Amino acid sequence: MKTVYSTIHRCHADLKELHSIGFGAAFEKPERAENIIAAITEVNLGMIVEPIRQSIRDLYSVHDEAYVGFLSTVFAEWSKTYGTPQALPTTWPRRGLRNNVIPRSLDGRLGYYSFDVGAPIVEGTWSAALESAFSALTAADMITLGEQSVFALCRPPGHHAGRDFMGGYCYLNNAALAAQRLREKGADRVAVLDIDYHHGNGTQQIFYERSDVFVANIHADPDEEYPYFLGFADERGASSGEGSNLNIPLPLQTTIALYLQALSHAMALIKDFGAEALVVSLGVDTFENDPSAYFRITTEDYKVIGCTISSLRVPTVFVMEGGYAAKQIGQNVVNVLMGFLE
Ligand code: SP5
Ligand code: ZN
Repeated sequence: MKTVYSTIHRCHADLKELHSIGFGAAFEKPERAENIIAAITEVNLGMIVEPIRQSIRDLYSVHDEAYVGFLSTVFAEWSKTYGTPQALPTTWPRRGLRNNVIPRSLDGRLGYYSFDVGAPIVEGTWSAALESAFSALTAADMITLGEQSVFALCRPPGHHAGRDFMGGYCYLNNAALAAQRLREKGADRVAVLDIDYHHGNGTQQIFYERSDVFVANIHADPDEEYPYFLGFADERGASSGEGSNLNIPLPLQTTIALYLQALSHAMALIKDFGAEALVVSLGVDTFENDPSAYFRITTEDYKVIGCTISSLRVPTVFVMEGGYAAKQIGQNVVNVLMGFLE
């Protein structure tokens, strides 16, 4: 299996995150991707190629043009205004406030284009997010050219980013871009399977009213876990997308037995849907020793998860999402991919 990867992700670094207990180093750091590349090289998974440059217009297939413009310029504006190394939003529209007015103010726009304080913007964020998106698009194109499976080692991740908002370490929705590209290049029906610990609220939003992209999410119950405000089982799609969204929230402390029941169910529905291509939002923050999460999937378990996903037998793009146990992230990812190939 080939991997698409750009070292530009390293410019998205020295990130500070607002944790519940205070401000500190972000979980989402460059070592994550470096360790995955090391593990892939170690097992000879396949060639590692650079993403092919795409046009900014290619992002507009799933993102709002003004949002993309904001992302590409916000750090320069922040730097001129405040001179500090990291931009963060502090105020958001919510019930009782207007959510259809884009403020002229920089801080107003930061709040308008985000849903939490979890997507810090530093000098290199835009170039890294763009290369990450290009990696997913390149991986989708490689499928179109005949590859059976490709791994897009995206960093920053993308599944929390919606049509016009960032959040949860995500800026551009890499998985949604890949799915849309597969649709445009001839797959009539595409499925997204999101196995990150957190619900992929951005991906769900982007495809919620569409019948040509089935979105399945297996994640920690939003009643207990981030992102809290989307990802419940009764969200099944709307208008012509009615029935093409599947959420399987699972309890904290979930282990592989229950997890595999959920995964098999999701795979069966994706098969019934008639998917001709699959995009897997691959998060390994379901890992038992993840520092920020509460599932109990083991390093060995990831092989079985990969193997279960391969049962669909359609061309598959893996898109990297979360996973914060930096020391074990490489082996966990390799096990999913090797389990898939075996
Ligand atoms: C892509 C991705 O996985 N984004 C996740 C963003 C989660 N941000 C909020 C995390 C809240 C973590 N709770 C900390 C518990 C510490 N033991
Ligand atoms: Zn996650």
